[in-house]
Amino acid sequence: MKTTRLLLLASALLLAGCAKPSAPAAAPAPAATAPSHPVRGIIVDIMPAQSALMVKHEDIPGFMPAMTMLFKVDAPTLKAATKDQTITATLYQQGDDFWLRDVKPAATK
Ligand SMILES: [Cu+2]
Repeated sequence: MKTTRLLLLASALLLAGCAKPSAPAAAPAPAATAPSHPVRGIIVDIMPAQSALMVKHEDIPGFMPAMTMLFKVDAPTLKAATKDQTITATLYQQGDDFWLRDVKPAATK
């Protein structure tokens, strides 16, 4: 339990700047068991070449401070994405990448 907490803390610190070391892609973790976090933010850019969205996300308590960063998404999500759209989604990590699933338009605050 204590080790898990330390690992989470270490990950959070590593994530703070969204510095992503280039490493070979790890085998995808089963999404169902990967830790996930609800996230809310604004799509600031759509990046088809990376199959990713640049999202300015709000603070994710205990995981990540508010920041603008790249999230991988699947093809249908990428296609449906609209720039400047406020969204809610579920964040999860797969290897070195952060992914969003269940991306839904949200009302602006
Ligand atoms: Cu972030």
